Amino acid sequence: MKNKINNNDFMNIGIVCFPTYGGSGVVATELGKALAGKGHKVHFMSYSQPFRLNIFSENIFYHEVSVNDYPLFDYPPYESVLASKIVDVAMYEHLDLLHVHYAIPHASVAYTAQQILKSKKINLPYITTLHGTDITLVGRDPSFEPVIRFSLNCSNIITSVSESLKRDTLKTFKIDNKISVVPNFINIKEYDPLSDLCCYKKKYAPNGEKILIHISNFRKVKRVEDVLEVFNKVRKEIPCKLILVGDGPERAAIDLLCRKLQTCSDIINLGKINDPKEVLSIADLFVLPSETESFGLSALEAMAMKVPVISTDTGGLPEVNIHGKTGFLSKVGDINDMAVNALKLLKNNKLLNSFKENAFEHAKKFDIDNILPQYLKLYRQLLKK
Ligand code: GMT
Repeated sequence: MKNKINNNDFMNIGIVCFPTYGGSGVVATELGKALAGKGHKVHFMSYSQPFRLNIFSENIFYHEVSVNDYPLFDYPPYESVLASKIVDVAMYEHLDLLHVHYAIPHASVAYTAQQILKSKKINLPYITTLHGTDITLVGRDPSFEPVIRFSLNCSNIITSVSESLKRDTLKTFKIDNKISVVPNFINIKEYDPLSDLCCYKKKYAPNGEKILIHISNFRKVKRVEDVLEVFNKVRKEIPCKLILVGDGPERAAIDLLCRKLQTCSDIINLGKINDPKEVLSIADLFVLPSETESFGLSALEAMAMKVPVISTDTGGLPEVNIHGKTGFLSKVGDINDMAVNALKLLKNNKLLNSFKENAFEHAKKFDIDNILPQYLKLYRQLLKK
């Protein structure tokens, strides 16, 4: 078995995540980048390169997990290939620990890899970070229950991104393991509003209209139709524009709704954007009416760019968006209340500006400088196990 690491030693860290547009991949990538910046070697393993990852950075390595096509495989055995990749990287890159993001299927794959390595007398402790839908949506499917429960109980450390997700996990699964809450984060130093803000804003709001924005992966859980309904109510009272960023399964339905509500002329669809900071810096309000949201990283990114948030009061959102300070919270589906709250801010510049400052101040609490030490502390604990 491997030697223990001292507190100041650099670690060799394996990270497994989904590479696609989604909060868990963003968190895993930004965490890996921050760890690499501190001198640790970080090895990403995924089926394609995470979209915010720059593999040319020092200390960052990417190991692609590719599944061979074979006529027998109606369902390509991704989990087996991923487990083999983890074993390979752990052995040849001398990983000290593995951090898997999103429980399904990564926690059980980590367990399999750990057992294979154990048979080779190699110790690879793993930490599982729960992100949300792995527990609140997909994880609720009873067909996953035995595997999730087992692999979470076998995880050497479990973290969740909010207190709310921790409660949900403990309610849904019988977990004997402790869950540590480590919230999502942003790097506040990177959130500088654009210097040529006026010109950029004019492009989308030529007559000084207020700008509402929504960013998501357009899945049902995001209730993007509520964004349009709220916008429709707001635009009846004040001149405004809505910017939609992202793409996903609900895109077509949203296009139809915008035609039905006759709001298309005031809606700007930007599609997928790797880094939303620029567009956030011209927005006045961020709208996030999700059905469930374990944290709401997109809301935090908006707040870091001084954009107050109109959101639902579900899941971890109240931990991020403080009602009456950084924005407002409403019941899921209460589009009237969300519209009233939005108008309260958009009709009163003084109030809007104070919410903008509050949003920024609150976002600072989630700066990477405050969150990275929490992960590093857990990694050190992991290495003692
Ligand atoms: O819902 C998404 O946008 C994607 C999803 C994911 O796992 O990729 O996001 C979840 O994880 C994010 C990062 O921890 C959280 O900020 C999101 O709130 C969470 N989404 C939901 O719970 C619906």
